Parts: sequence; C-alpha cells; structure tokens
Amino acid sequence: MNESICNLREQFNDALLAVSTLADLETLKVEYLGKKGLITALLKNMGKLSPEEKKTFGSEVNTLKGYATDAIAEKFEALQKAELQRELDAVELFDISLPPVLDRGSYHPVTLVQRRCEEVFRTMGFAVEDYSEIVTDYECFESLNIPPFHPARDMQDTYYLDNGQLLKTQTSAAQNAIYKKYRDALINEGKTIKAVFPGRCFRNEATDACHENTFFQMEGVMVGKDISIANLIYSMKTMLSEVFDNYGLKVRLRPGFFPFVEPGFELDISCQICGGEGCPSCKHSGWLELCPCGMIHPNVLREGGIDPDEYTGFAFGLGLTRLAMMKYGVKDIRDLNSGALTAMSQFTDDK
Ligand code: FA5
Repeated sequence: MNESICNLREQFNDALLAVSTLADLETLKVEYLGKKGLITALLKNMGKLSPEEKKTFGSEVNTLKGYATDAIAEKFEALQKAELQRELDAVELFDISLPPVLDRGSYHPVTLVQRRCEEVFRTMGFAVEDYSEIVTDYECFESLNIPPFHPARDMQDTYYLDNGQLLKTQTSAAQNAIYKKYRDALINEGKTIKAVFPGRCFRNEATDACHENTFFQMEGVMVGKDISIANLIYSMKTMLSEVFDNYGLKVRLRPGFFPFVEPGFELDISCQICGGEGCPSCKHSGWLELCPCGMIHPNVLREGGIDPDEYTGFAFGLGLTRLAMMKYGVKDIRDLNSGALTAMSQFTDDK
C-alpha cells in the first residue's frame, strides 16, 4: 500500500478512537471525507503519477474512503446508542401501577357567564342566535348608520382580510341580519323581535387591565310596538341581578354616543374588584363600562326592512369578558386569554 495512504489510515484510526461525541464525529467526517477533506486531497496529487500508478493509487484511495465511511457509520451508531442510554438513565423512574390523574378540564369563566346570560334572557323570551366572526363592512358599520369616513369608525379599528372583509369589532354587526330574519314574523304575525347574540370581537388596540384585542360581547335587541326605555332598563336590571345574585352591585346609566342608537346610554357597574374605591381594573374610577345600550336609530331599523314610524326597539352590547372579570374577581382581563388552565379551572365546579 502507498505510504502516504497507509499513514493517513493510521492517523484516521487514532483520531476516530479519540472521538467521544456525535458532534466531534461530524467534525472528523468533514475533516477526512469532506470536499476539502484529507482523503479527498490525496486524489489531487494523482496528476504526477504514471497511468499504471494512477490506477493502483486511485483504487487504494477508494478503499481507504470506503473504510473510513464504514468506520464512521459504525461509530455513529455506537455513540447514538450511548447517548440514548444516558438520556434513559437520567429519566426519573415512576411507578406505572399508580392510578392516573385524570384532569378533565373545565369551562372558561367567559363561557360560564355567557351561558348564565343566555339562560336569563331565554326566560324573558329571547332567542339565542349565533353569528360569523368574519363580516363585511356593511354588516359591521354601514348598516349601523356608520357610513365610510364617519369619525365613529376611529373608535373601532380592526383586522382586515385581503378580500375586504374584517374581523367583527362588535356583535352589533349581526343586527341587520337579525332584523331581516325576524321582520316577517314582526310585520305579519305581530311577534316582537327578541334576540341575543353572543360572539367574539376583535379590535386593533393597545391592551391593559380592562382592554383586550380579542374579547366577547353579547348583543341583544328587542323590536316591536311601543318598546321603550322602560323595557330596556327592566331587561338590563333583570340580567344583572340574576348574574350577580343581587350582591352589592351598583349600576349607573349615563348618556353615551353610538351612531346606531338614539338616545344612547353607557351602563356602568360598580367595580367588584375594589368595591368602587378605584383600582387598575376600573382605571381608578370605581366604575366599569359594561353594557352600552339605547333605542335603535330609525336609520338602522329602516336598513333592516322595518318601518321606524311603526316600530321601535332597544339594543345593548354587553361586555361578556368584563362581566366575567367582575363576576369572578379577575383583576386583569388579559389573564382570561392566558390559557392558564389551573387558574381558569378554579371558577367552576362543573368539570
Ligand atoms: C360597542 O361595541 C357597541 N356595539 C355596543 C352597543 C350595542 C351600543 C348596542 C348600543 C347599542 P363599546 O365599544 O363600548 O360599544 O363596547 C361595548 C362593551 O364591550 C364595553 O362596555 C366593554 O364592556 C366591552 N369592550 C369593548 N372594548 C373592549 C376591549 N377592548 N376589551 C374588553 N372588553 C371590551
């Protein structure tokens, strides 16, 4: 065998023996078999040899290459086995005969308050409706008396899809479809429209203790003959006293502007975290905006195919996520989207 090939084979054997990790083995492989490796380099010297010598030398280099390739593969397998064994040795032994811990999960606090509200509204004769999270500009704004470029749009920036649709900013986006669904029963059969529609809403805005970019609302509407603010206040009071079991809750109604109601109100509840003293959860005001509401604007009824000279109605947009905060004493709304299962499971016995 050619002396330089013989020397390189010995050098390779010594180096392989010294390798003890997979990473070092990879380095060795590149060093000997890589494009610029030591074995490959041998072939570059062949130019000076006679055709006969070239033949023998080439074949010997190839034999060495095959030998090194096999030896590296064998070492790779041995090192991999050893590494696996080390990992297995590090695993703590456990008793497989112990009974399993079956954690079956729990309802999210928002789901709990949503179901409670649905229950309460059902007892008052409201239908519970579902609606899409992706809506058109018409559904979310234009049908609600908010034309393009109306300044009220600035209050609700959202996430737009390439096709021009958007993630709904408010459950009010379903109002128009609800009016169209029930108007025949209203007009032909004299049936008052009563519906609530909970849903996830999205807003492109900064988050804090009482604002999230993804949150839940429950919209409610009642439309019929002579529906008045008295009906609105009664429905709101009934819902809140049922959800909070009448416990120490103060409510206030103040004027509020929304283009789709006239008159419009903000319905606030006393902060259940600080008892009204002021804290970060209520922006230190002692009150939390929970459920804006008002008498449905004539333009909105008209757009839904209902004659505002004949029928009136109220609408509200209850903040379900905030309601869950207040009901369960969650100080920061962001915790409700945190996915912290242990934290969320403490609010329900119903697992
Ligand atoms: C609206 O969304 C109106 N569509 C409500 C409405 C319906 C008014 C029908 C009149 C008639 P507003 O942006 O204020 O209004 O949101 C309503 C409620 O949703 C708030 O009071 C609050 O409880 C909740 N809410 C709004 N933004 C957020 C947010 N970023 N994070 C958590 N809750 C929110």
